[in-house]
Amino acid sequence: MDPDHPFIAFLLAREANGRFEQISDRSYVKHGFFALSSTFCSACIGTDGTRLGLGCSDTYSVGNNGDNFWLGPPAEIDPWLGLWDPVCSHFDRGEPAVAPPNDCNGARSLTSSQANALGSVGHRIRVRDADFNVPGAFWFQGMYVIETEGDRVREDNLASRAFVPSWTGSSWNLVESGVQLFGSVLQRWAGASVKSSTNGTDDGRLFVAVKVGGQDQTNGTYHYEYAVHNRDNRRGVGALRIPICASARVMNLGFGDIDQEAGNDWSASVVGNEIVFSGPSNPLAWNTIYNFWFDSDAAPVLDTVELDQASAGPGAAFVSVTSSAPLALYNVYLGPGCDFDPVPPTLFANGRATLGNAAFALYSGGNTPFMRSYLRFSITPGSHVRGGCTRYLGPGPAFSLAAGNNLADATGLCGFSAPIPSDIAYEGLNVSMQTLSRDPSGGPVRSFFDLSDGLLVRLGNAVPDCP
Ligand SMILES: [Ca+2]
Ligand SMILES: [Ca+2]
Ligand SMILES: [Ca+2]
Ligand SMILES: [Ca+2]
Repeated sequence: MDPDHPFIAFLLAREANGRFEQISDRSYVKHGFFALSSTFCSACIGTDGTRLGLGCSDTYSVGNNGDNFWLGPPAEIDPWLGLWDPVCSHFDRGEPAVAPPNDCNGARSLTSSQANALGSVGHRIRVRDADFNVPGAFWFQGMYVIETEGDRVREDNLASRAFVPSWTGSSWNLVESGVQLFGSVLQRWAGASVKSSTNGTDDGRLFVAVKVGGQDQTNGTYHYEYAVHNRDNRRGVGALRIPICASARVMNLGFGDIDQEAGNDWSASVVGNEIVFSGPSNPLAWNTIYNFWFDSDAAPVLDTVELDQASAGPGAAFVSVTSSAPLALYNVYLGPGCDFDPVPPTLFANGRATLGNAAFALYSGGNTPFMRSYLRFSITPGSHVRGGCTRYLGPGPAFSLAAGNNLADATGLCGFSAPIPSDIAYEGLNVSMQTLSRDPSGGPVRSFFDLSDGLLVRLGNAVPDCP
């Protein structure tokens, strides 16, 4: 078997409900075996099929690319160097494997009848019906892996196109539409920022797409959504590390791979000033997209995330890619409020308390609709517990904001205008805040009041992004 040929890998992706994910399983790889000398691009100087002639096109049918006589496992390919060793390969072994020594003699043992016995879907990419049965936008991507081609000229080796799946009653019809776009399919994610990097000249390119939602209007958090595409990185990715302010909150950490097994899902935790997603036994292999998400009260800042290489090999231990990370925490959660109901009222700010910010405001969600709340604050940090409830107000006088006495709306949201004076005396001031909100069904404070979460507002123009 001649190893000197291109390899073609496939992938289907979908954007739905704010997430851009791969919906196909890991693609087997089509081994190219003959270059046509067609003239779909231009006039063509034909060849005998062992190489692609100048100006020639080489397009062929879906059935050809899906013929499992030519489909081999992706793990046998070095996607960065475009190399494949035929000896002891899938084609050498056959399926089921032939007896030694013919399973490892460098001569093809996978016969046409063996390939046919794999059935019409054997080794083709698979998509669950349920993944088409979701309203969303769909794309397919194809990619060529070619030996000796450098990174700078690889962007046109992969391309994507949109399609619409429709169920005919007995099968799915995928109707393609729109223009072909070169490069990672992640570029199709509307509103996302896509950046990439290689492991120097030692290993292949990793794309990180990120989209951060607007501030949640009930608790002030931001939703962070990442999709990571391994184009041709041979060592794979075993961990994603995202920097975060150490005192930021992180909730609803989530991960998505391309199988239905929960047992191999990556773990997610906050370690110091990093969010660490880790799954060394289920690495992000080439031609695969994994998803990562969480909510945080820290706002997004342009920074770098680190992708740890899963297996040993030449090059650095990790690849850094520019992305967004929760690194702006000007209003710090101090702790939970107090309520007879399961969730106490929240407290958050609508931005940064810079000097002269007349639009600065505090909001409390989860209150009893149409009931009154009182915003209290203290310029002395500290807390104390009374009656089983924590007050996040330091010793000394607690003040009520001039505009801090308002009614919640029908959704339980209560707003407090808090314009920041343009006065240098406020620079660097830390103000703790908490609301007292009326609940006619009863509350832990003075029989009819709940306490909101505590919030520390860091005033000024010169305060660092993280406390
Ligand atoms: Ca053989
Ligand atoms: Ca190219
Ligand atoms: Ca899994
Ligand atoms: Ca209550």
